[in-house]
Amino acid sequence: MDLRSDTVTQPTERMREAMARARVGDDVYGEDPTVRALEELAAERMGKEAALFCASGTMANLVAVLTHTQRGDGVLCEATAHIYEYESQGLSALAGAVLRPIRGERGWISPVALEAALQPTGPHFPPPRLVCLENTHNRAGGVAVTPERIASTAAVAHRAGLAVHLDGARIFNAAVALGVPAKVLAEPADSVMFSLSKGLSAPVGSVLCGSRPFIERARRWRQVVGGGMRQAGVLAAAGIVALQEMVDRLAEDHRRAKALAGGLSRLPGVEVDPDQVDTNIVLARVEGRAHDLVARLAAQGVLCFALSPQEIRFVTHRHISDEDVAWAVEAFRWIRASA
Ligand code: TLP
Repeated sequence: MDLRSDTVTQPTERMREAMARARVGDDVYGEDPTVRALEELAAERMGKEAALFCASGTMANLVAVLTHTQRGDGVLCEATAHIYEYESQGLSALAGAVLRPIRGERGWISPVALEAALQPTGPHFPPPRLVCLENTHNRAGGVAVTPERIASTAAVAHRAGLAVHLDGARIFNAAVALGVPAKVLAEPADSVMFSLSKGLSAPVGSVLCGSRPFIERARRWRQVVGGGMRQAGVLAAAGIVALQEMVDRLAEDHRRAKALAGGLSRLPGVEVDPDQVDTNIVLARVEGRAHDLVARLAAQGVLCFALSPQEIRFVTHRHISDEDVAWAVEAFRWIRASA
């Protein structure tokens, strides 16, 4: 059982059928009808004017930053944001962005923290241009950040003349957990990207959404980074199925993540609070070396991920059943007992 990530999900039968049947064309010339249909649907779901199909979430974030900023501009983000910790600093290496991490509260940058980070100003500092938010917040443990919290931070950014980009790789997990449409979470952001290839089970792709002029400029930057994908409709077809059929079931993944956290919380030497599990990610603090535990769990057929020497991440998704959750807890119990 693979609890390393929801990125391991396989396309559904209906996705495979849609991929086989997809009408395609050269998307670099804007001639792929299936990519266009996905982009329209994505824009509508995010409440934005337009959208751009990208090869990955990392590419969509990079294209967003290239479009919003110029080399040397300041980009503020939460200190454990995916763009800061897990995108190989591509925003600095390729977009010339100067990333400024801000310590958050469960992945959220408070208005007070943002205001403080915007001082001082002047020629000695990179001009702040963009704030990047993340929802759900991956490293904080799949935290679903509320619309009020996002709006309060975005208001400070906008008042200071900064744009706001939302890394919504798992925005539908947040939307389902909070019981609001995804577009409500995206509303305060000038641009938002979400992934089709995580819990929604599509094989490939993320979509960047924003105003029509923003997406026109982003389209050129996507080309610059080699993201023009020609007959990409075969991939977009799966993305359409993902948006139409795979969102509501995310609630099952969330229920199982809570159950997993509940089971783990009763084991000695494991610290996890089921009440802090909002969506499909469970972070467990463990006694002993996380990497060793992960290796021993793998030997029992349970794959998971050591985030640090003391932390293990488990992610539930479509291929994880109630029985799998029970077995993962038992395997952990057995390993702890035999340590
Ligand atoms: N996250 C992956 C990998 O980093 C490990 C995961 O398994 O969680 N933003 C967020 C919040 C993400 O979680 C990810 C992927 C991305 C962006 C990047 O998306 P991809 O993998 O499509 O480039």
